[in-house]
Amino acid sequence: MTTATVRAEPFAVSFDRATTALVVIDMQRDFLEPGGFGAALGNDVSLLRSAIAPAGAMISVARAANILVIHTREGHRDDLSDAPPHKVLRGDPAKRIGAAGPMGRILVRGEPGHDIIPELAPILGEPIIDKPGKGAFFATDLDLILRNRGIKTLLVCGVTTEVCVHTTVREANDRGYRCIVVSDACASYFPEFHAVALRMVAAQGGIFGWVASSADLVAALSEKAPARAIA
Ligand code: TIU
Repeated sequence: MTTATVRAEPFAVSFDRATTALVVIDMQRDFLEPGGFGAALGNDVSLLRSAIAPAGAMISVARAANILVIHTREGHRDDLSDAPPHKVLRGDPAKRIGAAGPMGRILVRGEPGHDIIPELAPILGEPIIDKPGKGAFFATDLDLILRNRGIKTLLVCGVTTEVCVHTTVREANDRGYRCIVVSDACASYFPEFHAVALRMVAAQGGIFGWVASSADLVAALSEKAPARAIA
């Protein structure tokens, strides 16, 4: 056991590094850069940039602590056959999912906009989960990957707090995973939704999980794990 303990809402939480994964949700150019899906929905994409440095710090500390890092991307097949019609047909036809934009076809796999932002690029060996929905468990093999690795606790960060992060945390919580949401490593186009979404996680005794800051998690994970006893 290489247990870490972190200050969190609604109360401090301990977790074993060996059975913990960091899940980085949808830190894609389509959400964080101008001309992508987030902008097409009418949002100010600069509001998400506050999450980049804290998410980067979480990725670095997780890699150093041998914690599995998993990245997710929201997007669709190029024929859009995995996209519900109501999702495609929303909004200005020139800016819909599948329409051509400055970063390629909006929210389509393989296009430049679908890529994870270069600051947080995955490295070899880190699973990337391509998901057609908001939740990372829906129509993906995330649960299978986590179970095969014996993962029990998820450190969750990314964008947006109240949409894909929240949906994923709700899915994970119902599947028996303990979720610790990294507050400043998440962001929303709506700062008030970000704040309330975090409160919703920790309310009612931690109805969906815990909320902790990246600084507290980095400190907890940087502590030297006790030397393994030699049997
Ligand atoms: N990744 C994610 O949160 N997808 C969204 O569509 N988010 C919005 O806030 N629109």
